[in-house]
Amino acid sequence: MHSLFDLSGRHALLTGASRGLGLAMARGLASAGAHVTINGRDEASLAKAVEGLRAEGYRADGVVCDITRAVDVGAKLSAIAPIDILVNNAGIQIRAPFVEHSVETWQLMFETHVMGAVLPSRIVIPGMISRGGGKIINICSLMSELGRKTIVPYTTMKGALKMLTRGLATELGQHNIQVNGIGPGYFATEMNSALLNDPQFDAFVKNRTPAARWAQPDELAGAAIFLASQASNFVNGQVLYVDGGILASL
Ligand code: GCO
Repeated sequence: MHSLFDLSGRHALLTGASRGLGLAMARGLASAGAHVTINGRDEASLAKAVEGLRAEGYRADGVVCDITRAVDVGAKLSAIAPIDILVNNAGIQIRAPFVEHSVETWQLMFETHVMGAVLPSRIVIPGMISRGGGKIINICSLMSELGRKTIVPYTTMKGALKMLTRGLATELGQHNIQVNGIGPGYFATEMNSALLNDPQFDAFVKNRTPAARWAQPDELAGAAIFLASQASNFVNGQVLYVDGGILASL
């Protein structure tokens, strides 16, 4: 591992990382030398994910907490400090026409995507400041830039995450804390299983994506390693889109 990308001696916390993109990024950061702590709400699936990472020879542990509950987050994340790298990944997707989304859905999406990034950040940032630096990576989305029918709540929250990234970058840069985002394109994950199994949507993604395919979760690891490492020490407030070229094309 080139020293610029070496994460040895760093402790990374990834939220919503029992599966999918979060777990793939955790594996990537661990492969670069980081001690990874993955968060999830379900103890059994989290334990299985930790076991898998350890079986691959990585230093990994888990913290069970609902990142939408401030008291839970405060208690659990304070206990695992210090955190050098925070990946705010937790997210959910609910698809329906705007007029059918309930107020409760809007509240759940806000609590999960936005407060689910704000609460962990509030806990880890003071320590990063006192130690002279750190890395925060917010998992945004293509939908931080574009809309798509049936996912207006998700799109709204992913747009908010892009601006949270820019706001925190502006405020924390003076403390040598770099805050950036990663914007995945269409990845073959459990959250997208309904889309993957829809022949029409599958064809849409392959036609709309210059790479002409879905991405695999492990293809997000490189961007996470870059933004978690000293290779990105002068990169701040950016969203790195890992989208096979969708945003570059019409
Ligand atoms: C959808 C998908 C997308 C992607 C991803 C793109 O319903 O269109 O869930 O939101 O998963 O977020 O960046």
